Amino acid sequence: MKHFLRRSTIFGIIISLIFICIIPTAIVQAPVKKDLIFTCYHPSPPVIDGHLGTAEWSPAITYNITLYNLVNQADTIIIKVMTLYTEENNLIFGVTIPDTDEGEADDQLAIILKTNTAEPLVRKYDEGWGYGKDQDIKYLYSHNNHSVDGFTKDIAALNWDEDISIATASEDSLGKVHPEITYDEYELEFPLNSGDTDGRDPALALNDDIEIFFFYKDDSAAATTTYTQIREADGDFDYNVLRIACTATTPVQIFPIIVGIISMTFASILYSKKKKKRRC
Ligand SMILES: [Ca+2]
Ligand SMILES: [Ca+2]
Ligand SMILES: [Ca+2]
Ligand SMILES: [Ca+2]
Repeated sequence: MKHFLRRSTIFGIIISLIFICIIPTAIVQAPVKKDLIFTCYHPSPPVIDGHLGTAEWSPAITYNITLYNLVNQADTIIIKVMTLYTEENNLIFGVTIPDTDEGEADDQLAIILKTNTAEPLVRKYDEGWGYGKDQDIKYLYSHNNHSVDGFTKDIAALNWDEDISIATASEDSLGKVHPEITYDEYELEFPLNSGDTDGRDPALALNDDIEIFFFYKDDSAAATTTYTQIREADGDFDYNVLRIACTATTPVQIFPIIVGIISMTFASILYSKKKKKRRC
């Protein structure tokens, strides 16, 4: 019996060690979902001028998102991302990116939304990395303070084209960039649903989720560096999920309001009954 126990214990330890070795590898070598990004409603939408004013962005939650240098994964930057939606059914992004040049360089921010659910948002590194096919992409350029609405293409690397290259599609973005000394601010607006029936733009409504991926090209006199959520070292990528809702518990918050109204109604009925009795 003792001998059997010893053997089964050793077997158990070996199995545990195999799992300890395999599981972390399996977790790393897959797309990793980072923060769920909540999008709050703002009745007074921000002015799209590149300045992320405190008041105009007051309802928004700030998320830190790590981007990796495509050719040197030890080199990372953290961008700060906020989102809002408006009465006009527009989605607005406010993004702050660390940067030390004066804004004359050709820095570029791209936001990619998974509009084609049949294709991956990003292809794995060992499958010929790049974007998946026909995902929405919005570009913001610092050199001309201008945005472009596009879609990704199913060819190698991070290729895309403008929506207006397709006769039935349209340009649906409005974006501006504001450079500061140690950082730049990007403000980008586009419709929650542009009506593009071929899926080259999102078709979002309240409480909808959509996968999102960030790209940034830092241009300077010294070098051009591409930062994305691709983790080349792990053969995979990170992504976020954008939700058109301000909190995860928005529907539940109605319950205490209903309980409060019922309690106040009962209290006022009891009070008026007591009053009547006193008069009698
Ligand atoms: Ca603004
Ligand atoms: Ca598009
Ligand atoms: Ca479009
Ligand atoms: Ca730069």
